[in-house]
Amino acid sequence: MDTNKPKIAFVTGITGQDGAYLAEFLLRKGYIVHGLKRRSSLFNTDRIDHLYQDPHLSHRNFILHYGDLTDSSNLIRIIQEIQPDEIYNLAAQSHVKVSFDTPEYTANADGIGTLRILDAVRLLGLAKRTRIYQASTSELYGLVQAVPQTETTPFYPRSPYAVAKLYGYWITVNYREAYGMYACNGILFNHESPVRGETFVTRKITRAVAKIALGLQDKLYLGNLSAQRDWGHAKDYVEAMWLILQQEQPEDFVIATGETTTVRDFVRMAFAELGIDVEFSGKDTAEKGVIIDRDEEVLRRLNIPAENIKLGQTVVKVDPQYFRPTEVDLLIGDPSKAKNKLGWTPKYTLSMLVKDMVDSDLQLMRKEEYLKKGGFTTLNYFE
Ligand code: NDP
Ligand code: GDR
Repeated sequence: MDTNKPKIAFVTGITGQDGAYLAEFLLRKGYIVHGLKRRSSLFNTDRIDHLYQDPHLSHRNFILHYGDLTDSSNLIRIIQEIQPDEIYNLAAQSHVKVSFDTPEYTANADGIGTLRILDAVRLLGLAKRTRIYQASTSELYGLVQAVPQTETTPFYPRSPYAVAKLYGYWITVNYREAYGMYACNGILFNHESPVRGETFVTRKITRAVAKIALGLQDKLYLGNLSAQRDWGHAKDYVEAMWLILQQEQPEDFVIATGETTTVRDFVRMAFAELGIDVEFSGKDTAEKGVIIDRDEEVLRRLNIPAENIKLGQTVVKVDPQYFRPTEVDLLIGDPSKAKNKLGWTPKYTLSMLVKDMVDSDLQLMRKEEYLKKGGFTTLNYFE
């Protein structure tokens, strides 16, 4: 193999949170990056627009292809054309709650979609050339069997999403064992960032906290405040994906921070970042979060009007519509294997993550505030 030739990567899910960070990471490493994007009636490339290259350029290292994980012939054609050294299969219907509403589609995209990628590589005779990363998940552990969760903890999936991902996990292991493919699962625990999808709980919280501080929203409605998650930063986690594909032997790895936090504490930390002290009281659906103090110094420094932060104001309420039919109560991962074999440790702490997300959303919401003040926010296409 010509070692000077740039490596070629194919990233499915490139328009998502992880796809965007991974594309940046691989480009920095000198890869030629091909990505799979879905056709949509609105632009869905916000997270990667800064990487876009004019298709008329003679040399490009960032190329997008239309496609879908539910379409085998399209995947076979693209993989044949690209002949990738590495495939990162990140595409998925990734929302756990939504998977209860769209179980069949989730199974098709997240479960059979993984098979389609593996089988395309096998059918094209690339089994010995192309390395495959499968985006597996801590949701596989589901109903708590033991903590902290390791590569050998039994799985007990608790949603159509997790059941679909369980198929993806095992078909990856099976293709590795049956056909000698370099195919690995990264069992990644929750990872977040300023570009996390807006309906996942951390981003929902940081957006709402910024909006409440700027007087653009009164309250935040959430579901289960007691759920505990092991939250890391997506920037750290995409590095782990790459490391998993650079080893001598293909293996599966847990990627996590080893610490767990409740949704309730994440809310407190996010408000505290803006100098707002929130206390929770009440039980079950009557639980609420109320502002009990504010740090005028921090508010001044961040240019947040103190009159927006009213002591005694209820800013968090529980809405049962966000409960799941079956919940995953506690996730805490043991990343020892990744530390020992990959030399991977996360650089971001939870406080750094919360700060990164709140800072970014405050900046974003300032734009919204500016547009609102200017009277530009209501667009009615049918007027
Ligand atoms: P996102 O939801 O941000 O991104 C999902 C990506 O998949 C998007 O690019 C989306 O396209 C694409 N996609 C969805 N359905 C299809 C389909 N049928 N065909 C082709 N593309 C599709 O997820 P994340 O970036 O957070 O996660 C990446 C992967 O890692 C997912 O597989 C997720 O399940 C898994 N995972 C995520 C964790 C996390 O905490 N973030 C933890 C563990 C695993 P579009 O933009 O058009 O919607
Ligand atoms: P999760 O992430 O289900 O762990 O899946 P999410 O942020 O959606 O939920 C985390 C926990 O918060 C509770 N919760 C709420 N969740 C949402 N979305 N909205 C709410 O209002 C709310 N209130 C409380 C949830 O019940 C849950 O316990 C994510 C996804 O990225 C998956 O693709 C990935 O596989 C796993 O992380 C690891």
